[in-house]
Amino acid sequence: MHDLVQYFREKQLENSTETTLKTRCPYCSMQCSMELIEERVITRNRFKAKPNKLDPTSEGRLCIKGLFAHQHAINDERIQYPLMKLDGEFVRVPWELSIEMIANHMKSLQKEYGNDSIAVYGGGSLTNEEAYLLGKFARVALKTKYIDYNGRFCMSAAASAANACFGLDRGMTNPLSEIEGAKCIILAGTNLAECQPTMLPYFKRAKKNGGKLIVIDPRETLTAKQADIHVKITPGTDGLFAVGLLKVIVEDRLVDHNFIVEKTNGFSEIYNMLEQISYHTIAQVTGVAIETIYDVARMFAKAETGMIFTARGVEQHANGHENVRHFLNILLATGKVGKYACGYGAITGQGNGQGGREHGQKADQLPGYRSIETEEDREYIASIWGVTADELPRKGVSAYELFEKIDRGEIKALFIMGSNPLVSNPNSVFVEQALKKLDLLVVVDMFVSETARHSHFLLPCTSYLEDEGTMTNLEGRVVHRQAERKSPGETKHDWKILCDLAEALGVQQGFSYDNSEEIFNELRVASKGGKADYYGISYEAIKAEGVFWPCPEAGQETVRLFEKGFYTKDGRANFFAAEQLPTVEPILANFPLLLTTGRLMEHYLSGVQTRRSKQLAQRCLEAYVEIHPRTADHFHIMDGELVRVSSLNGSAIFKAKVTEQIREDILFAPFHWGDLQGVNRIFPALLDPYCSMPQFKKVAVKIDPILNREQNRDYQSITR
Ligand SMILES: Nc1nc2c(c(=O)[nH]1)N[C@H]1C(S)=C(S)[C@@H](COP(=O)(O)OP(=O)(O)OC[C@H]3O[C@@H](n4cnc5c(=O)[nH]c(N)nc54)[C@H](O)[C@@H]3O)O[C@H]1N2
Ligand SMILES: Nc1nc2c(c(=O)[nH]1)N[C@H]1C(S)=C(S)[C@@H](COP(=O)(O)OP(=O)(O)OC[C@H]3O[C@@H](n4cnc5c(=O)[nH]c(N)nc54)[C@H](O)[C@@H]3O)O[C@H]1N2
Ligand code: SF4
Ligand SMILES: [Mo]
Repeated sequence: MHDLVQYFREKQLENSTETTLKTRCPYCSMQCSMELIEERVITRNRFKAKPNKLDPTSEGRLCIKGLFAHQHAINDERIQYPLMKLDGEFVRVPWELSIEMIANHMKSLQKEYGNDSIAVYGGGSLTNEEAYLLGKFARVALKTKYIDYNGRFCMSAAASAANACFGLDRGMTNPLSEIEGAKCIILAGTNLAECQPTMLPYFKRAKKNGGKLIVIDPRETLTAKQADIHVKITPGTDGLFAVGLLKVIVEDRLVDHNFIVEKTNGFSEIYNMLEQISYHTIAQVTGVAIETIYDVARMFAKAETGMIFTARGVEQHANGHENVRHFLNILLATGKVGKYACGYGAITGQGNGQGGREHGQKADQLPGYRSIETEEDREYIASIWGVTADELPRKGVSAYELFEKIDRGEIKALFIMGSNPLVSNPNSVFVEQALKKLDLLVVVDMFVSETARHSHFLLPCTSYLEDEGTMTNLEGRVVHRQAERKSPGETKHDWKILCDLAEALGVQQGFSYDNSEEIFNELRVASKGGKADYYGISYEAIKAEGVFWPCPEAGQETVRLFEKGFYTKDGRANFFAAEQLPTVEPILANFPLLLTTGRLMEHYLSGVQTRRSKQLAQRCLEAYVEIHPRTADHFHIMDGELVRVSSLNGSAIFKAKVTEQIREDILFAPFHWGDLQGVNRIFPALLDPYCSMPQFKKVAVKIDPILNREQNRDYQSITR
């Protein structure tokens, strides 16, 4: 008897162990670090996330998503074994067999239709190592030119604008710590209070120090609530608003002449552009009062220091590139760049949105921000990869355009790692049709996402708790993510899956690594001499704090960019003069409202992860559309009622949320849901000619109640 008691006591002690895992939140670009304490009590595990007080970026903060991030990783719905579609159902297959079947199918398609009949689609959640390897896998193992990634929808407008203006795209030109010194800050189309919540205190500190905050957003967001001036702009007209600001700055002679003469090109062409347009037209198109344009311009230009931040509200338009260029013009005209508390920030979105766009997932890019169309770059990367430059494919097409090629039968197989394109692409009904035409769809994910449902093979990857690697945060700081939790079931790291598949495709050389650090060391060499030079960064160096790129040698990080000049060929930054400025668009009689989209604090992107985190999901279970009370009255819509929002392209169904925090002519819906609540059913694919960014932030729509009053009451009582 005594022995038995002893036995159970020991068992209980054994079962109530506590482990502390050091990790980083898998969600946004702040990449907040934390300790996750996992306590095993008998059969239950209890988790507690504790922020890391020494983290120089988060300064020891975590937002609600970070606190509960582990809930998706430990969710029962995680797929733990490779699955194959058989007679319309997923069945479990051994890894070796699934890899062999995929490789054989890919080889036979390439034999029949050529190497470019297979496309690869990546994501900004992948570590630097995996993003790098995915690019190498596409070009060396599959030898296809078709690779692109979800960052196309995220960073492409800001990246192409910064490259054209400064010759370099690193989201933020200055570290977050300098924000507190900025005397005037423009936040254009960012809702960072909900999207990068742990970043908000930096701006609050700037305000405390006497800095002014200007927020440009059609909605009264949590961010806008912090503003000294909230500019409630008409969606899609930010570029013109910025032209208005520049017009005031030039006319009031508030420009920095020395800076313009010494460090820039193209200022003289700006005059013609400014003469083309009157304040009256600018006010009419943007919906912003002329006085506000004057106030903002003077406030910014006269401030001793100042910074401009843009995010998707400005960038996700068919003229997103130009919108950003017009804001950059203001920085150049006032000489507010390359100095303390003066600079630009494209607020990167995804956890590794920054690193993910530097190392080769993009259709035209090679590692280190090299170009796949530049001979010298091709030669260099080919030498690292053990192939000849001639063997490297040329550039492919952008993410959405891949689906057009699939629809036309030019691409027969698609390999997706880290994205849910069926929910996140514009024109999603078309995307679904295209997916169904594929001979082979392979998805690597943790869950059966909306896209994965259509896959022929679904390969289970490890989560952030299990997969070590590096991420580059929104400051351009390369950080290390520890991940020591045991991988569940037969899940594998993304990089390992790529290696196994490359081998099965007959390409062993260059695809055998023992750990992520080995891949990173190859990436360092591949990026050496490139714009995004990581050569001087090592795992050892970033274990504590992280290092800012470019870092050509150990100890030579670049914390603030452009102090000595720009990265363009002549070292000067380029002004941008638009040939044509936007004018008032006619309101379509049948589609009298504008729909815009974005995010909620508690959900992340297509929602695959956060909809599976109990504590996050329960805060908002269902998609809704925000509508102003007067507009709701006009269209006979009640709060909580089910409505159909339709454009010329398609419709989706939401619950109506009547709120005064939105303009009367605008609706807003988050994009964290799929199927009937997928907002991208409504959006056509209008792509920016400079960067192929789709227009996610503006479409003309109408709104109708979909049930009669009585049915609606029933529905509400069911869902309440
Ligand atoms: N909670 C949460 N945080 C996230 C994410 C998430 O899904 N959820 N996603 C991450 C990712 S990948 C990204 S890219 C970032 C995105 O971060 P943000 O760009 O800040 O997020 P959005 O909500 O897409 O858009 C920002 C704001 O733009 C406004 N807006 C819409 N149209 C216009 C316009 O024409 N002009 C202007 N000036 N504003 C407009 C919207 O009202 C919205 O408040 O967030 C990251 N962080
Ligand atoms: N209407 C509208 N559409 C938009 C936007 C908008 O504002 N409005 N924003 C756009 C933007 S900015 C973005 S970034 C995109 C994002 O769009 P998506 O890329 O579709 O978004 P996610 O939900 O991040 O999809 C990631 C998928 O990968 C899985 N995953 C997560 N981590 C890993 C990993 O480490 N490895 C692997 N293999 N899988 C992983 C997740 O479970 C999920 O299924 O959406 C874009 N679409
Ligand atoms: S979602 Fe972003 S701000 Fe929130 S904890 Fe995660 S990394 Fe930090
Ligand atoms: Mo994004």
